[in-house]
Formats: sequence, structure tokens, C-alpha cells
Amino acid sequence: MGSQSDWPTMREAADMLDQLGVAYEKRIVSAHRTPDRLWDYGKGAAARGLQVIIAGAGGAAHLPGMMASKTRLPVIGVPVQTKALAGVDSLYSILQMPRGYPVATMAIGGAGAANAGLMAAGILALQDADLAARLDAWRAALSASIPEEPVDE
Ligand code: RP5
Repeated sequence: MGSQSDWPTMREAADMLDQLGVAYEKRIVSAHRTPDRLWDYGKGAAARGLQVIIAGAGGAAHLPGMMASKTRLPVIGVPVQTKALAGVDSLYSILQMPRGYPVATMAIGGAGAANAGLMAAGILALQDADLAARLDAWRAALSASIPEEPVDE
């Protein structure tokens, strides 16, 4: 994530990975404030054995796109909600990548972060049958929790 201030949002991705038993690391890597850290992280990611990167940032959210420029690993982008423009700035910054350097962009905010965790798990599950079974069980439990009829609140 680009800042400590992104953590309340990005924790939703981490919580999802915890639920699914997926190992991960969490780092603050800012495209603007720590560009050398971004460079090193992206350059070494695949060689270190990372398989998917979830990158969340807000405002001029260049982290996911720059990360995608430095690694062939799949990069999942999370637009963090901003006060000034409600995260639309983050969304557009992450979404509009030039041809050749894709970022799989999620929805703005916590739902997007949680879905980033699920998307990462889905990618990893292609090569991990145990994880695939856990993901199937998670999805079935969510589906079973949805009532068929609404109630007065
Ligand atoms: C971005 O600037 C970060 O991803 C964060 O969403 C935003 C604001 O950062 P702070 O000023 O709160 O550190 O780089």
C-alpha cells in the first residue's frame, strides 16, 4: 500500500487472505515518497517467490501501475477512497493503464480490497487444490448466508 493511511482499507484484503489461509507480506511502498523502495520491490518480487501482488493506493494512485511496470507478476489494484474525490481519482489512476502493462482493478474501498484478496486466492488456487477447496467452501458459506426473503429492520 502507498501509505499507513491505506491500511484500514487494505486490511480487508489481509483479513480475506487470513480467512483463506494464504500466506502474504504487507508493506508500505509509495510510488512518490519511496520510489527506490518501489523499484526494488517490483524488481525482486518474482525472484523472491511472490506470485501475486495486491497494490492499494489513493489519489494520484501510481503504485499499482508502476509495480506492474516492474514485474510480470499479476498486479491487482485497489483504489483507496479519498476525501476530495471519493476515490474516483484513485480508480481512474489505477484503471487506465497503457496497453502492455495490465492492472486488474477492483472496486473503490473496502469491498475492492476484500475482492482483491479473493482474486489473489483464485489465481493461486489454479495451482493449489487445497486452497481451491477452501475458496469453494468460503463461497458456498457466503451464498448460504443470504436469506431468501427480506425482513423489516
Ligand atoms: C497515496 O496518497 C497513498 O496511497 C494514500 O492513499 C494517499 C494519501 O497518503 P497520506 O498523505 O495519508 O500518507 O500515495
